[in-house]
Amino acid sequence: MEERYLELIKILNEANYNYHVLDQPTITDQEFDKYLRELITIENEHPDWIRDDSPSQRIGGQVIDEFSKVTHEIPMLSLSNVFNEEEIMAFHNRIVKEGIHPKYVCELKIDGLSVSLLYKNGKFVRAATRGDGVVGEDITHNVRTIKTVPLTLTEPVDIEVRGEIYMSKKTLEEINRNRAENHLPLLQNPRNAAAGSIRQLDSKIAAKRNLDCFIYHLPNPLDYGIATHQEALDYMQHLGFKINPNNRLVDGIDEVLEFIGYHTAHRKELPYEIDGIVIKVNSIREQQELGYTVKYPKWATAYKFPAEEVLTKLRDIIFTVGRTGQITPNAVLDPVIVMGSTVSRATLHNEDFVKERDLMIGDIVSIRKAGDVIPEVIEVKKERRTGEEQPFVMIHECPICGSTLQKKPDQVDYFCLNEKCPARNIEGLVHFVSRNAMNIDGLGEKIIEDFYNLGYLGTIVDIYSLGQHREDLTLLEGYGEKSIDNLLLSIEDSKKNSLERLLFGLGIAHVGSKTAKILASHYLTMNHLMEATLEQLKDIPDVGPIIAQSVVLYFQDPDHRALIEELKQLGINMNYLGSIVSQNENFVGKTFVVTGTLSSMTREEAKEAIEQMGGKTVDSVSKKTGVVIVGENPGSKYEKAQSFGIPIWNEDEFIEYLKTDTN
Ligand code: 3BD
Repeated sequence: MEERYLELIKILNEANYNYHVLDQPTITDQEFDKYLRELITIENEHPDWIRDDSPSQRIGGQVIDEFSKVTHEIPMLSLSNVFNEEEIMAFHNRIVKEGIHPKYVCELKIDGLSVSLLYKNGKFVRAATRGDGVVGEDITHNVRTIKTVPLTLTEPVDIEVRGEIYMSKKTLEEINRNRAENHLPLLQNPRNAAAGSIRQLDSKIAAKRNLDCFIYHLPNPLDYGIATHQEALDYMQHLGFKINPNNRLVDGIDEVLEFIGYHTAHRKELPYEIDGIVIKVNSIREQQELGYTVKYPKWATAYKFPAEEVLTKLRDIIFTVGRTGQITPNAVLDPVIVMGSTVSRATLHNEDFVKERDLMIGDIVSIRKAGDVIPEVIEVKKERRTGEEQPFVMIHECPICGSTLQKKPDQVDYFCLNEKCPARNIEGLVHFVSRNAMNIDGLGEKIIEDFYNLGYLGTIVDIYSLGQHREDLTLLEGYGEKSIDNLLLSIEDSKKNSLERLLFGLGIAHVGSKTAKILASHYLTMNHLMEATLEQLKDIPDVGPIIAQSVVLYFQDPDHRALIEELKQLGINMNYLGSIVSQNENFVGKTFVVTGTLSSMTREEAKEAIEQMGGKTVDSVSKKTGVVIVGENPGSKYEKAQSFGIPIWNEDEFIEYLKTDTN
């Protein structure tokens, strides 16, 4: 009987694959139902036999309490965007400049939601959203209901693949027809529809949404002896994944443009929405030579189709003051839905932008929004003018503090130069507490404005004396004791931040978070950096003369030196914490893999500790791995390490080695 059960799983999974992935049914629906009923009868009699890869598990029914977090062992990257032929050529030329003349693979860019699928020993074990690229959410229960996601692969491999979950045009229309009948708001686009379905706690709902999934990426191709992206696609197809058939291996950029031309013309005929074309260097070796920027691979980009344009009325133009005093005109619009979200504001950049377009208040304008990009005003429909429109007038005084605005010769932007301008100070505070700066939770823009107006906050130094006003703050309307205490804790915590966060938070012109890190890791302490000369700064790789000049100017200002001194007195850390690499011989020059759950730290913390000791960490075990550190429930990496005879440390041993200072 158990044999029959296993046989049924095999028959049904194969039939499912032939039907949904290959689109070539091998048995009739009636036969499929008959086998499925037989399987479910057996499962009812023997619930302990039920296997994760049983087709009955796709029906849904599992309900979870909340989404648990998943850390991607290899981060899920973003893609750079290009919008026209010129930018495509620039992408290509940057590659050619490296001496590479690549073959490219062109793929359709499916408009959906990216997903990571994990298999152990050929069995589906986990699906996760992209999240911020590092930490996503576990959506296994919902992804199991997607019929084109194999539960068992054709080979018993350990593998992670990535792809796009999407909803077909037909399904979206059906759902919306149904929602219209029930007077429910319609799903705006397939991406939101897919995301909404995947974010259900009850997998029955996701199961009903009839989602689908194309796989397009193998993060670790070399582990499988794969040398090109095309081979990776073939291999993943062989394992049972659904690969989009409309990809093409091309030689040279002309053929890329041809592919784009063809699919721009024919996208409406596809049964699913695409929002562009992804262009990838085929050779994995060339991919590795090209490498990555902080966010993107340099070996791939996404060409985005021109965005949808919508008409609306320009109600007013208002001005905002940035942290640096820069004045920006903003369009106040009659709210319209563009690409699935409501737009009521759009930046107008500067006076010239408005004048070039000859915008008048009351005009009908066309608005464009490309993907996640900020909405833009494209042009005015002059033929729709009624004569009631009012001219645009540039302001010459700061809308907040009233001081006279300045414009440098041959520049387009006006600036409020008043260092005490409330708008500038508030934006400065917002920047200081922001995520990549001091990362203080619980101090949003609205709260900063409130505290500023009430006199509790003026400069960043005041953030660190907010504790003195604890009683007053808890009495304010809308701020409970708990939220104030959490805020104060978060402020206290921020004192321990590594130097680069403080540097970025200070808002020195041209010092972004990446430059801040370069400076901090080079000088290690604030004192060293403050004494750096223009020449020294310019010599640092990736620090140009403009940045160098700006840093020197900033620290020449006695007010800024006084500010740093005050922050120091308040106990704010002024040292770079990432670089104190002690040369621990147990770690230096070795490659480590951390697997399983550690009890005293997260895997990320373990990796950081290893790197601080001079070791390197990687995600998968190969013959070259030096040591594998294993926690609870280690899985296949542990077995692989044993089979290769690689030294294995348990958590206690690891901590012992960390403590042994061999300096
Ligand atoms: C698709 C990254 C690389 C592996 C990075 C080259 C950014 C969404 O059909 N290839 C595709 C598609 C998306 C891709 C890559 N190939 N990355 C790809 C992709 N055929 N849609 N994406 N993603 C997926 C993203 N998502 C949300 C927020 C930021 N980035």
